[in-house]
Amino acid sequence: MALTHEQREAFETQGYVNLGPVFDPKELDEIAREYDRLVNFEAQTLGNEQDGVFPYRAMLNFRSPRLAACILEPALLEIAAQLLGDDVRFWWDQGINKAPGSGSPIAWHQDNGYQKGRTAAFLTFWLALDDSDLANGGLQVLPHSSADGLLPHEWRGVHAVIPDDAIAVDRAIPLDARAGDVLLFSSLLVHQTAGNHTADRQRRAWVIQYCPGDMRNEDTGEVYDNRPWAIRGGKFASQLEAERPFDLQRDRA
Ligand SMILES: O=C(O)CCC(=O)C(=O)O
Repeated sequence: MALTHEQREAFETQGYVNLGPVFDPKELDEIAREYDRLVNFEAQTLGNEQDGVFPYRAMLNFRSPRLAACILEPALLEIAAQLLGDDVRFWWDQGINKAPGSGSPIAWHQDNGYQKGRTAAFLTFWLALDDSDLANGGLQVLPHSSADGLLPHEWRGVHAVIPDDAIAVDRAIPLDARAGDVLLFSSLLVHQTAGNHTADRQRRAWVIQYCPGDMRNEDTGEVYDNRPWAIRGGKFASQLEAERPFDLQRDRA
């Protein structure tokens, strides 16, 4: 599944594109079952009690061979190769379930804002497991913001946040998705997710990210060779393997 000319142009100019369904209904069902098993059990809790919290869990692939296999899904890798070239590593995955009443937002940020050292742009594939819109905690984006490079972030608890007065929030648009859609966006796209203020609509999303094979922490020079290869020398990997092990406590960013 390569990007069409129009999709690529949309990605390159706006910073995002809705790819539509990438996984078939049976795969989606399997993903959702594994996701529910992992994200609703022993997850970290994000958000604040007053607005309503939600579960977050990083690296679901560590605990699910089924999900690990999805990370090497050729449809995703074909697009990653198109945009990042012949050498691509898997960077990160995470599940966030904004269940009804999870009113806390995740404020404006670029995914690079969470990284130590100014790293290169990487790719986020945001798989909607439920219909997602502003009412149930969906994404809002600032179109074209990926062209401006990395903006200053400040830490608010565990979140890297761009202060509202540093960006044109009045230009934000909702990025709705149907269950099964994959939203592709640049790690430099400024985005946030709203709180889920509905009574009965879940908003589960599984995020899968890929980075250039030679991505390094620009402060320390460290190459992220603890991230497994997804594509090496143009060849798609058949399993997730890196030069050194990844430690979820030590290597979070
Ligand atoms: O899914 C969410 O609610 C937040 C996603 C997000 O902001 C991200 O993946 O960077």
